[in-house]
Amino acid sequence: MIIKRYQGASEKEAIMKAKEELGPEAVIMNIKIVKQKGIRRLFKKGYVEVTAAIDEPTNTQRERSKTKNSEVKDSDFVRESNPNIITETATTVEERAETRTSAIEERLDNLAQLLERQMKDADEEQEETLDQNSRMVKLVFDQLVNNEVTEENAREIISEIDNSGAKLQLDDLLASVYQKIVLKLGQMKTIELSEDKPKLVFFIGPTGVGKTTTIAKLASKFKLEKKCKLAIITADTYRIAAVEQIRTYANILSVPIDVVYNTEDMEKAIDKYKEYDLIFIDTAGRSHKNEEQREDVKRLLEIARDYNQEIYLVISATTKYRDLVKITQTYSDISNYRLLFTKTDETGALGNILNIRMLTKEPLSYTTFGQNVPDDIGVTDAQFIAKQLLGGNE
Ligand SMILES: Nc1nc2c(ncn2[C@@H]2O[C@H](COP(=O)(O)OP(=O)(O)OP(=O)(O)O)[C@@H](O)[C@H]2O)c(=O)[nH]1
Ligand SMILES: [Mg+2]
Repeated sequence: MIIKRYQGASEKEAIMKAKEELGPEAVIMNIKIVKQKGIRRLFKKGYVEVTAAIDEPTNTQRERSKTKNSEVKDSDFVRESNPNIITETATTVEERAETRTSAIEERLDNLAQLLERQMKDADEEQEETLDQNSRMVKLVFDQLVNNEVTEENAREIISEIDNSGAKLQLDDLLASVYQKIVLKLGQMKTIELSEDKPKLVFFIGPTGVGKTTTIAKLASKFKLEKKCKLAIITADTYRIAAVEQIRTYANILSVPIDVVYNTEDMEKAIDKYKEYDLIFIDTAGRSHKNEEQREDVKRLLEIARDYNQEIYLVISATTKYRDLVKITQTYSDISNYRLLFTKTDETGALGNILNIRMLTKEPLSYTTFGQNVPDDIGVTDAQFIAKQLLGGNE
């Protein structure tokens, strides 16, 4: 007995091959549709395998079989007189083929599994990277918001960071955000001495933010350190105490001071100090809610329009963002002012400095950080603020 397997694209083709080799008497014992497994299914179609048997091969069949099938050896036919041996041999061939096929299949399956696992790992890694990136970005976002940067501004800063897939390192992310903040805070603009004398320097802003104290601090620096010729004019005549306060500072510094009550006085005072380097002008604190007081400030600035001038909008770092927005809206028709933040010592969160700078686009200038005259003032330090907003100065 000879048992052999034949493969064909279809059942018909496989049977034809069997009959052609074993003769028309060959018995089809089994038909198997073989589907490719694992990764092989991507490259190879399935096939039909028929197992055919013949009881007594003729010489021709034997010859045909010899030339066509190297799997079936001469010895298979030599022992044909013993059907048990033949059956056993045929079974061995079948088993061997089976073993080889399944070994290959196994290997390919393993490879497929390996590839699938790698692809999955890659996916997971990408997800993990994204996850890690967004977790880190969220961390930085929260840090900014905790320091009172508005969510909108925090989002704007972070959206400008290139987060296109690559794994972010926290240090790199922090460095990028830090740089963005420093850029957004911009170049500080401070009092510049000019050949075109006198330079008028106005300090305007809400009540009690520290305008007068700031003038005293700056007057001290410019008079004592830079040896400038400096005078002070106060237009704050609403309160006796206010006049006395500035007069006391002026006396200590040996700086002339004029108190003005109207526009005419103002013009006269400016004229009196026309040879001076600097004239600091203190104004009464204006409530941003009081229309009349706002008009006073505008009139004052109008008189000085023909002079070389700088305007500092003094605001406290402790004021709520919403109120700061209203305050800056009040002064929106004054162009080219500078932002001067006071009382940074009274708050742990400097977000509003960035917020108001981003809102008004006006430059920052000085920052005050205590009541001590003249020490507690400095040029606004963008690096320090950026570090603080990222939790670096805690
Ligand atoms: N902690 C702290 N207090 C400050 C700072 N600057 C000013 N002050 C205090 O704030 C209070 C008001 O300061 P002023 O200089 O009188 O404020 P102002 O803006 O001139 O006030 P008005 O003239 O009433 O509008 C005073 O007690 C100052 O000592 C600062 O940077 N930090
Ligand atoms: Mg004052």
